[in-house]
Amino acid sequence: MDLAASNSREPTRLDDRRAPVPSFPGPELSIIVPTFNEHDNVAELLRRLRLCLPHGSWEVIFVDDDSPDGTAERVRALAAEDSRVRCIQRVGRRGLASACVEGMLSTSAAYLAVIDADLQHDERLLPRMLEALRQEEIDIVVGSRYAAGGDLGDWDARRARLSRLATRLSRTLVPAQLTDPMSGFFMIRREAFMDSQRHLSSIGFKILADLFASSPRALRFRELGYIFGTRQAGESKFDSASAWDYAMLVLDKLVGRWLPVRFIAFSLVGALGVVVHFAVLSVAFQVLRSSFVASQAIAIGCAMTFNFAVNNLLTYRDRRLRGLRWLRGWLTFMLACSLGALMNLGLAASLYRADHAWPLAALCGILVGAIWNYVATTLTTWGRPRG
Ligand SMILES: Nc1nc2c(ncn2[C@@H]2O[C@H](COP(=O)(O)OP(=O)(O)O)[C@@H](O)[C@H]2O)c(=O)[nH]1
Ligand SMILES: [Mg+2]
Repeated sequence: MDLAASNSREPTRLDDRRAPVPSFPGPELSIIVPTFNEHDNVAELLRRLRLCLPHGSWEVIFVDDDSPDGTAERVRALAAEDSRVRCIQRVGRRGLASACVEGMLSTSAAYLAVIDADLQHDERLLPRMLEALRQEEIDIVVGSRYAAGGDLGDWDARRARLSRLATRLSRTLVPAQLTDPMSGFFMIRREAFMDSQRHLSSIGFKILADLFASSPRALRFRELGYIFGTRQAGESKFDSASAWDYAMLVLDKLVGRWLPVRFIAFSLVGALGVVVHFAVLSVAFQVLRSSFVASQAIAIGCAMTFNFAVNNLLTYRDRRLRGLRWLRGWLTFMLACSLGALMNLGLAASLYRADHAWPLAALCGILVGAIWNYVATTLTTWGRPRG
């Protein structure tokens, strides 16, 4: 009876399976555009993409870090009229490289291009990049400002010098023949990206150097020269902290396997905090003639605040706290680090009592305190945003 009952239901399910599967294949090419405050550029970029890619199956994915100028809204308005346009809006996050990675992970396209929103990259290269990947046995085509036909455009001398310096620094990470490892304009084969993506550092501005350094096998590449254009609207987000990000990227590629690069940055800032501590202490104690205990307390407060502010600016740049959240962050940082100081003291005191040498006791205390401070503040002060 039971068998009969189940048999009687079977045909329906089979029928379901036989129903024709609708065929809406995904695009062949996905163009990833990281955006931050590019409200006035996105429509023009889309217009130019339509012009240079009149045929073929492509999509454009804008990855916006919740720009205050309403870029994401603008992109969604464009998407409402053209289903090839998509928007990923990341809230409480910053970072060009990580935005590109998330965009690339969100698509099934065989070829993935990355291009800036500000019209500085020559989008007319895209069809040639696509053709090269289709025809040749290469993994990636890079738009280069230094290859034949390329130029920096109207970059000022300082920026050009910085770029050349960064290029030289990156030689440890990328093949020597790559003329423009700092380029933000390229197209990569999906498999090559997928092979690298779990090893990427995704720090800062330089996703291309990261891709080359993270690939388990040497990427086969080709370069196409292009002239770097002038920004049309909005302004550059490249600032002096981008140099710090870049140093962190290089460091992460060199030692990140053994030690989290954020912890190294956190410890470097902590070491600077000691300098601040002694400076404040000397002024309060020797110049202003406060009592030692009061001077030491003021120095602790200043050093902790300094550490919090600098870590917020650099170490946790991608999760930077502002306004009221800065204050809340400062409070949790002070609390967490006070506990860290207690642990430091407790461990050092007990090691010292157990007849260990005082420098060793102090060092163990500092190490445990630093690890606690790092883990506790990563989870609380700079933890995931809560609305
Ligand atoms: N999603 C995202 N995009 C960013 C961020 N910083 C810059 N961008 C975008 O990355 C591209 C290059 O940035 P830009 O400021 O023009 O750098 P420059 O060309 O080196 O001066 C532009 O499309 C920016 O809008 C960021 O933190 N998040
Ligand atoms: Mg730009």
